[in-house]
Amino acid sequence: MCGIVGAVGQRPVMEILLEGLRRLEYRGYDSAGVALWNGEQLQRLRRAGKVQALSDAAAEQPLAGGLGIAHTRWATHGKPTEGNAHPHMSGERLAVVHNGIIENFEPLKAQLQAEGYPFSSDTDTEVIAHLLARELARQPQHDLVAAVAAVTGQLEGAFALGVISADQPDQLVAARKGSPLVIGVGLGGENFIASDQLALLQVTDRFMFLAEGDIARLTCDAIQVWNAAGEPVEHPVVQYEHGTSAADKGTFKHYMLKEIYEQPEVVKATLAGRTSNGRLLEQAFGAEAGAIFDQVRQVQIVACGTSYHAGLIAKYWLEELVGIPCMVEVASEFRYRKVVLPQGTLLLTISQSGETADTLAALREVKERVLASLAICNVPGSSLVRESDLSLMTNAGPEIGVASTKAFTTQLVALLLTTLALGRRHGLAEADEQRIVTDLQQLPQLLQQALELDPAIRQMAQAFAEKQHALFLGRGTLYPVAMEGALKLKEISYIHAESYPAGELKHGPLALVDKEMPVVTVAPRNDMLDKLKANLQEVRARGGELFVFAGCAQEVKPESGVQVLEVPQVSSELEPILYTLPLQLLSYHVAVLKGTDVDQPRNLAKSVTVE
Ligand code: HGA
Repeated sequence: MCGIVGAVGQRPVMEILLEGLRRLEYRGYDSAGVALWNGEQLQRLRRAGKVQALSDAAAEQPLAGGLGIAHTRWATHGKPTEGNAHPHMSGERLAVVHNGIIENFEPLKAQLQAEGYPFSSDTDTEVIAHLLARELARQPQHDLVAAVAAVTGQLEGAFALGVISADQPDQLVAARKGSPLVIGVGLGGENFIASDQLALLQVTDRFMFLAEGDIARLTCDAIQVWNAAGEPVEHPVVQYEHGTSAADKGTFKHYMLKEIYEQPEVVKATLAGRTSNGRLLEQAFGAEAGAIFDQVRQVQIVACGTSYHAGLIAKYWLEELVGIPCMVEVASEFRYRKVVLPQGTLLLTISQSGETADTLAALREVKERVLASLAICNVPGSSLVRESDLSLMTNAGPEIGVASTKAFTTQLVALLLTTLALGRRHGLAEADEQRIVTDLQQLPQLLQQALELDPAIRQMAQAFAEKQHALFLGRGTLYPVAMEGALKLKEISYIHAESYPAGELKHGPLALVDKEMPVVTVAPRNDMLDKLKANLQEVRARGGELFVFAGCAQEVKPESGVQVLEVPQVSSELEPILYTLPLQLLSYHVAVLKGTDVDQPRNLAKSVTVE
C-alpha cells in the first residue's frame, strides 16, 4: 500500500527521496509526490501515475533542500489524481504524507470546513494537515511533536505519518499507529523514515522500528522517540539482514520471474539452522515454544490472500500428521465476528510483510483469549512478529513482485516445520519426522528441476492468452494449490479464473466447461489420482481443453485436447510446495503474452496495510 519516505540531512535529499519512492513503488503506484524545504519555502511537486512521471517532472522543475517527505499512493479515499496525491498541505507552511485510513475524517472535515479551512482534495489525509495547522496556531511554543501528539489523539483508524513544517525546518516528525514506519539511522548528518527498509538501503543499513503509538523527531544529528503515553523511549538500532542485491531485478525481465527462480535458494534459507541430523530443531521457535506446543489442543489459522492459501494447506498437514483440529479463516472475516476459541488454541497468523492490516487486527482482537500466538512472517521486526508470542521467519528475502511467489512456498516450508514441531509433542512418530525432514532437504533440488519446465510452460501459456476464463482443479492439499494458481492468473493476467476441488465439478462448474474454458489440473501420483482422472474425463467429454501437471505422465495420457507436463516425483507432503511453481510460471507467461504490468498489476499493491 502507500509508501512513505522522508529525509532530514546536511546534503540535498531530493534524489534520496525519489530513489526511495522507486523502491517503494511495489506498494502503490497510482500517483506520487514530494514536498521539500528549500531554505525559504516548502515546495511541492505531485503527479498522477507512476514515480517515473514524478521524476520526469522533477527533472524539468528541480527541487533542492535538505528536508523533505515523499509518497507513492494507493488510493483509498478519492481518485488517483494529482490533486489527491500526497503530500497534503495546510496553507504554505505545513506538509503531511500518510499511509492508512482516517475513519473519522468526515466529522473532522465538517468541523474544519466550518472553521474556514479550505479543502482541495477528496482524501481523508487532508484533515491531518489542517488539524496540525490548527494545533500549531493554538500553541505558543509552536512545537511540531506536541502538535502531532495532540492531533493523533483525535484520529481514529490507522496511520503512519511524515510531517514537515516551514516553522521548524530543522526537523522531520513521524508517527505510527496501525501502519508500518521505520526510522533509517543515517551514517552521519542525516536521518530518514520509510514504510519499509528497502526504500532506504541506498543510504543506510541501520534501522529503528517504531512501536504502536510512537512519535519521533528526527534532526540531522538526533532521533528522539516518545511512546503513546508521551514518555521518551529508546528503541534498539538493528542491522538490515538481507544483502542489498536481494532488492534488485538482476538480469530478469520482471521481479516476479526472478522471485520464482529464487525459490530453490530461499527454501534452503527457510530450512537453514532449523534441522539437524534429520530432526527438527524446536529452538527455531524460541526457548519457550516446547512448553506452549505441549498445551496446544487446536490451531486457528488467520491470514489473507496467498497466505490464506498457505494456511489451507497447513490444515491438511496439521490434521493428518499431528491429529489436532485446525480451522482456517480469512482475517477480514475473522476479526469482525464473534469467534469461539476453545481452550488450548494456538493462533497462527501468516503474512509476508507482517503488516497486513486485517491479520494484525485479528491478532490484536483475540490475543488475550488464546493459549499463544505464532506468526509465520518474512519481515523480522514487523508488527506481527513483535506482537506475537512466537514467530518463525520464512527468510525469503525481499519480495517485490505484487503477486506473491517465493513468499508462499517459503511459508509452506515454515508451516510444515511448524507441523513437525507440534507433531513431535502430539505423537508423530520420529521416523515420520525424519522422513519429512529428509524430503525437505531434497526440496531445493526438486524445485530447481521443476524450473526446467519453464520453456514448455511458456509454450502452454499461448492457449490462455486469448481466453476470458480458466478453471483450476485439485484434490487434497492440491486444492488450495489450485486456488493459488487461479489467484495468480487473476492477479497478473486479469483472466477470470476459478478453482474447485475436482470432486465438486459435477455439482455446478461443469456447466461452464466448453472449448473456451481451459481447465488446469494439478495431478500428482497420489492415492487420489484415479478419482481425479475420472473428473478429467468429465471435462473431456464436454469438449473442455485440459492442461495437466502430473506426477507421472504415463498415468495421464496426452491426447487431442489434453496437454500433460510431468512434474518431478516428490513425497505427498511436499506436493503442494512443488506443484505451485509450474502454476506460477504459467500465470507469469500468460501475463507477459497479454502485455500486462506483471510486477505492478492494476488496482493491486503489495503489503496490504489498509483494511
Ligand atoms: N487514505 C489515504 C492513504 C491511502 C493508503 O494508505 N493506501 O495504502 C489516501 O487515500 O490517500
